[in-house]
Amino acid sequence: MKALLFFASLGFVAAENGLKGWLRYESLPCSSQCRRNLPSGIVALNATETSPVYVAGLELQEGLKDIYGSHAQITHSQCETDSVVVGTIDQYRQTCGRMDEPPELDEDGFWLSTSGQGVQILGQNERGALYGAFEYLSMLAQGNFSEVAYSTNPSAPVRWVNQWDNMDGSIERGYGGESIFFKDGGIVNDLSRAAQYARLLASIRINAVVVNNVNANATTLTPQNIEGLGRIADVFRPYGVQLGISLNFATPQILGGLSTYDPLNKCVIQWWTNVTAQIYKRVPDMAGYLVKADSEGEPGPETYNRTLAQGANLFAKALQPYGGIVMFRAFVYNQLNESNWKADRAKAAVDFFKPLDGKFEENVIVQIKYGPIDFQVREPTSPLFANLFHTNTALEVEVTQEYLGQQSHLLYLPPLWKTVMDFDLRVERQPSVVRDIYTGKRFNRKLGGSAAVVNVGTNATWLGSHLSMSNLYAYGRLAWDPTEDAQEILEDWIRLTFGLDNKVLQTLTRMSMESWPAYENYSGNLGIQTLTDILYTHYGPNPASQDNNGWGQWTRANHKTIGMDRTVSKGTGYTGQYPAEVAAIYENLDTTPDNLVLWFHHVNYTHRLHSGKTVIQHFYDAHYEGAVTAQTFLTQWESLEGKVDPERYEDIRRRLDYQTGHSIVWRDAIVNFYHNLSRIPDEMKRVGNHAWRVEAEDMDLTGYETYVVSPFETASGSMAIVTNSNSTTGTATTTLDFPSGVYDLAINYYDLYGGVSQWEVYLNNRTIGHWIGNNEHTLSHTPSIYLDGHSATRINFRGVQVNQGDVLKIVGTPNGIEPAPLDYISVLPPGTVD
Ligand SMILES: *[C@@H]1O[C@H](CO)[C@@H](O)[C@H](O)[C@H]1NC(C)=O
Ligand SMILES: *[C@@H]1O[C@H](CO)[C@@H](O)[C@H](O)[C@H]1NC(C)=O
Ligand SMILES: *[C@@H]1O[C@H](CO)[C@@H](O)[C@H](O)[C@H]1NC(C)=O
Ligand SMILES: *[C@@H]1O[C@H](CO)[C@@H](O)[C@H](O)[C@H]1NC(C)=O
Ligand SMILES: *[C@@H]1O[C@H](CO)[C@@H](O)[C@H](O)[C@H]1NC(C)=O
Ligand SMILES: *[C@@H]1O[C@H](CO)[C@@H](O)[C@H](O)[C@H]1NC(C)=O
Ligand SMILES: *[C@@H]1O[C@H](CO)[C@@H](O)[C@H](O)[C@H]1NC(C)=O
Ligand SMILES: *[C@@H]1O[C@H](CO)[C@@H](O)[C@H](O)[C@H]1NC(C)=O
Ligand SMILES: *[C@@H]1O[C@H](CO)[C@@H](O)[C@H](O)[C@H]1NC(C)=O
Ligand SMILES: *[C@@H]1O[C@H](CO)[C@@H](O)[C@H](O)[C@H]1NC(C)=O
Ligand SMILES: *[C@@H]1O[C@H](CO)[C@@H](O)[C@H](O)[C@H]1NC(C)=O
Ligand SMILES: CC(=O)N[C@H]1CO[C@H](CO)[C@@H](O)[C@@H]1O
Repeated sequence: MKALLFFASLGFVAAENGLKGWLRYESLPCSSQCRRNLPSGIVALNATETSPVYVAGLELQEGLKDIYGSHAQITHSQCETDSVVVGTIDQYRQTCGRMDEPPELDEDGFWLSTSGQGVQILGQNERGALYGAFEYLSMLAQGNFSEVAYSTNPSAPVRWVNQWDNMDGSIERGYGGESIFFKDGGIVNDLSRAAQYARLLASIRINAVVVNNVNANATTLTPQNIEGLGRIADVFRPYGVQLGISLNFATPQILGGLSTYDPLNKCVIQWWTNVTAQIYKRVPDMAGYLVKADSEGEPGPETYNRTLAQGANLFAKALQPYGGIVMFRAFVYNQLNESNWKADRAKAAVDFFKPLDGKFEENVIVQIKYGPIDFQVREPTSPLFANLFHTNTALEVEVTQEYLGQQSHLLYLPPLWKTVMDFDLRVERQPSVVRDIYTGKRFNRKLGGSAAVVNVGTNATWLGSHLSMSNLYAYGRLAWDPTEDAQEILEDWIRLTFGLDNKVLQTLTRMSMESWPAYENYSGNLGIQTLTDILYTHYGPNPASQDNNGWGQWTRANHKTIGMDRTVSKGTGYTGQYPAEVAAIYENLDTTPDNLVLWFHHVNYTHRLHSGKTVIQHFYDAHYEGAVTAQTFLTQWESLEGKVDPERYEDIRRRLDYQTGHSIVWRDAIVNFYHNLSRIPDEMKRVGNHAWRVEAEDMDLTGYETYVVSPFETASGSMAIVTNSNSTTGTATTTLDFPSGVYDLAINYYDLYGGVSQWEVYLNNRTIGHWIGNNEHTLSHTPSIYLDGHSATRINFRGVQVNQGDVLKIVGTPNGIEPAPLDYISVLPPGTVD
């Protein structure tokens, strides 16, 4: 049996590579309280090996063994009083007799009681029972033997994740390796990682995975691939996880050979009806379809002048006989012309969907990104949540850090998500908190919930970085109960992932909770969006990329003013999409919160915020403070040496060290860009003044030449140096004129995709250090083939004795297309950040 094989193999997996995630079950000492409370046996009330209740029995057995070394036998048919009993309420009644007060449970809910003689874990269905088993194990793994007796139910039936996996095995916006599902146009043979993924997801109560990219390939639905999808569903099923499929709207034409994909055409309807029947024949519990239509070049009903509702309903009707649902993405917008002051992409979703309210079938859910643009570092709540009263909705978030450091920066996302989940839209002047809207409560919708774009891959860490897993864990917890506290969830994750040491808990909590504010500080402030390069990799800084194109992520920054005027009175009219009370707050500059002022208003750089600072001075201050905070992530982590296993300690340390440098790349790029544009000096005189820097282009160069970097703000002094050819080394030399002492030496260089250069740094011909440009193999963001804000990197050599007059020399050896580029060196008195 697959599940068994998986458990057996876990014990042999190389120490701490992250594969177990938060199901690490580190061994703990068993106190007398523990010995008193540990169950002596396990009763799993279903003997069928593929059932979630059977799997729950195995999980309990393995967990008890791993954590407390106890060996509990599993039985299936007899209720023992000292045992942990796991099953559905119905199974319990059949095998163990009546219950005095059967708990009230919704679908997927469970009852957990440790207060009697044994432990009772009872689900409304088998999936709920498995959730309860994981919950009990989570308590044990945290050394928690409190007596509890409670039932818990999900906030909403839809608790899905989306994977943007392509059929060729690549993953769009994925930073953790290749697909665990697809390869070479088909489904991989070895689905053991898919089963492990389902296990992780079950433990956080996720009930479906849409396995393929929303930019879907029509070949997903060939008979051979339907069979492969069936194999994925088979390995998901024991964990109570259902399969979902993204569709390409034009499949009947591309794959079916029809001349049309018009959603009202009889042959098209028949085609979808048939293919849906084929899928359910193989996957009787298929969850449903996810559709991105008429968006970013994807085909859709508009081609035939049909509405988005007509498009969605085509699939809804095909799915109805089987109980499947359609997740229809609200991410629909057109290219716009920035010379039109009224044009506004943020308005698109309401413009497209509001007129269709009530026209969707009951099994359609409109899946809405948290903000109206695209997963930016800060956005106001999507107003679409306040405009659909007769339509099911779901919240879409990203666990994958597409615009937010791409798993190469630490960023704990729930505090950002919470700004939307907890936002009160005041529809009709009544409390209308967003979490009550998408879970169906506010407008009495039966269906609703949330979806997260996760994009795990083959990397042992799943997401590409150990610390990013807190986001996946927290997503599941918030999908179940969006009222939970972001920090409390984080603390559970830390204990489960790194053990019970209090210093580890305190430190990692502090770092994580500061990570989003810090990232916002050193990327885009005051609601101007992230300011990353939206035309290329969405990773490093490039504020100019927001404007002068049709994508509508404009800042409208010029030499005097900045921000989008989205007011009704003078701007795009976007504020009018909110209910009156909220609209009034945003319409007025005086009542708009500072952190969204540039989202809603076009103001002078000298405009004074509520904080008392000007916009431009806030930009400067926030960037300097954010970068300083990022430096502390490294030092905080380093204080945990010896308290975390060496494998994960070093991997995380290396990434945080990288982040210290890239936060300075961000800081300098943004402040230089706006300093250059506004010509307003920094009151603190930091911008443009770097007392401890030596520019590479100012050094004595042999075999190196100067190179003008674009965008200019991603190089110190807008210039770098590259080797004259890609086969001969270059040497850059300078005589250092700093007072003798101990310094931290920082060297900024560019690490390009397509080569692994080498650099050697000497002081008076004595080697100080050596490094190679292999970030594309060791970090987890999309690499760049250019010298820019994505490839700009810093390496640190700490505690170097430097004497006045010493000669510093760097020898760069190019490789492939990477010409050993260098930007500058910083000779920093310890504690100085620059
Ligand atoms: C046990 O699990 C199997 C497979 O999921 C299911 O078909 C069966 O109905 C379950 N048995 C009981 C008694 O619930
Ligand atoms: C133990 O777990 C219960 C149930 O989740 C929780 O209410 C309680 O706060 C936990 N106790 C400790 C000490 O963590
Ligand atoms: C769809 O998949 C097929 C088969 O793998 C591949 O040949 C084709 O290039 C893909 N199409 C797109 C648009 O990616
Ligand atoms: C239904 O789909 C299957 C598999 O894609 C195909 O073999 C069959 O010919 C189709 N039947 C009809 C009536 O279109
Ligand atoms: C859709 O409508 C537009 C104008 O209303 C018309 O020009 C176009 O021909 C129509 N297209 C189709 C495919 O019917
Ligand atoms: C945008 O509109 C302006 C003014 O109407 C026009 O000159 C320009 O060509 C348009 N740009 C594009 C890309 O359509
Ligand atoms: C995981 O990815 C990192 C880079 O992101 C790489 O160094 C490591 O080798 C990968 N590990 C596995 C097992 O794929
Ligand atoms: C900017 O300041 C000038 C001069 O004080 C003022 O006339 C103008 O209205 C301001 N512009 C905006 C967009 O607030
Ligand atoms: C972010 O910047 C603001 C404004 O300068 C500052 O008050 C705050 O402490 C900074 N927070 C972090 C985490 O860097
Ligand atoms: C470094 O070595 C070169 C060649 O051996 C020599 O010419 C030069 O003087 C040395 N420089 C220093 C600072 O020792
Ligand atoms: C040097 O660069 C050129 C142009 O980018 C490339 O064609 C060539 O393969 C490179 N040489 C090596 C040894 O990588
Ligand atoms: C590097 C640099 O100075 N870039 C720009 C700064 O702004 C002026 C216009 O104000 C541009 O001409 C420069 O190219």
